[in-house]
Amino acid sequence: MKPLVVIPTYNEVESLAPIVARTRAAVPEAEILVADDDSPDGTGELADRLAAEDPAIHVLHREGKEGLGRAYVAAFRWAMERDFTHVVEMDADGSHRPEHLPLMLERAAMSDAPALVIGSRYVPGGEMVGWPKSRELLSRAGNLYIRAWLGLPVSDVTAGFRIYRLDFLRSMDLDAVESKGYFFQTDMTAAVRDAGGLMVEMPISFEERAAGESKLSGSIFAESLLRTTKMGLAYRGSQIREALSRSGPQE
Ligand SMILES: Nc1nc2c(ncn2[C@@H]2O[C@H](COP(=O)(O)OP(=O)(O)OP(=O)(O)O)[C@@H](O)[C@H]2O)c(=O)[nH]1
Ligand SMILES: [Mg+2]
Repeated sequence: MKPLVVIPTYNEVESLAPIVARTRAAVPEAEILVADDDSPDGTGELADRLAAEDPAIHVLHREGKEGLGRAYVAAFRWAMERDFTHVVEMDADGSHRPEHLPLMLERAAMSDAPALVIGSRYVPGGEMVGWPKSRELLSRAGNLYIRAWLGLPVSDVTAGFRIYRLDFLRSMDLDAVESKGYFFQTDMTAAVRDAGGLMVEMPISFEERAAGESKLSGSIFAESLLRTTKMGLAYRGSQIREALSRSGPQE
């Protein structure tokens, strides 16, 4: 197993060094790729300095803020050009504890070879630390809405703490995953399900960001709602068409 931990960043200058140090300590066998969208606060330059001190740290500089989904797809392609076996998605802000990674990676390496291991807030044993109840409720409601529309067999569809098996990603058409922003996680979950990949969830303790500012906005939320409904209508429509064509000859 040769994992690459991808940390996407936009203005994370306060968070980056601590999260990188914790990741190196928790999973010394893993390499790290910081995917920075030309953060105005100097996160990219900081990443360069960290990379200069440690050959296991790499930086992917992107030209501007294109959204989380685009940064991840570029990072997946970067990994595919090298000999990694798994890619980890992990936020820079400390919400995803790198200390969970040894167990998650162990699960990813098991012989049933999951396409996707999700660090989940909503399976038994999972928890959210420091989140206002209102935001937790919103997140839970969003997850329920998405799962109901898309029929996805996971509890935490929008989770951003994930491990993908790289060979499985290679077999997928990543160009077809359109979403740029946070909906990317839902999009990818549906794409893995559609491609027949095994998805497993492991409980995590999710923590409120320690420093810096959230990039979550009303428009991102609205995009998510709209896309879920559109995708859900298409998904349910195709199910109905399938059922009709099955029952067709008997008419
Ligand atoms: N490269 C890149 N990274 C991004 C972009 N938007 C967000 N990120 C990173 O994606 C991760 C998740 O973003 P957050 O702002 O923490 O989003 P969140 O976890 O939903 O919200 P908070 O934790 O409340 O801030 C962080 O590491 C961000 O720096 C982007 O457009 N490009
Ligand atoms: Mg966060």
